[in-house]
Amino acid sequence: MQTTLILLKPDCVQRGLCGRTIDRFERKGLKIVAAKLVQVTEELARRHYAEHEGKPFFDRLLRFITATPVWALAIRGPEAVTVCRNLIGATDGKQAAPGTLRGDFGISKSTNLVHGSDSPQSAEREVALWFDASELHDWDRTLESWIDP
Ligand code: IDP
Ligand code: MG
Repeated sequence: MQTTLILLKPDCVQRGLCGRTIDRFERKGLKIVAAKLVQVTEELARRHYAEHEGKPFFDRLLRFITATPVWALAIRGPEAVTVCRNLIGATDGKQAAPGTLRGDFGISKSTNLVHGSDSPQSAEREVALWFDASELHDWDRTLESWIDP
């Protein structure tokens, strides 16, 4: 099992695509183990995107991700890192395959709706950066035992 960090970026929230986006992860069979709406500080943005510091798009990326709130989710499942990256699609919405979130809902490389950790190591670092251990809930699918006989 892996747990990966997913962010529904400001453009996803602004465009009202959060429900449809989360639906894709849920329908795939992945489990949401943490979720919260976050107004991102510059400090958190810098730490999250540290690998991109110095790149030409870095300042704009910081302004974008801190502009309005994002949904942060921790999502768990077998090979969740790769499974989520495949559902999200390529960085640039223009090249992202149809059927992926970026391929279906976006046409931009900078405002591309969803973040997903890119490796198990990144996932571990990012989940710890965005969530306290107490915010992660390892729940089981117990619905059947609650249904009236
Ligand atoms: P990823 O989100 O697909 O992992 P990264 O290369 O890690 O892509 O870049 C992080 C984020 O930085 C992207 O999701 C996008 O918002 C932004 N970004 C990446 N490359 C560019 C670019 O060439 N121009 C503008 N924004 C970019
Ligand atoms: Mg990345």
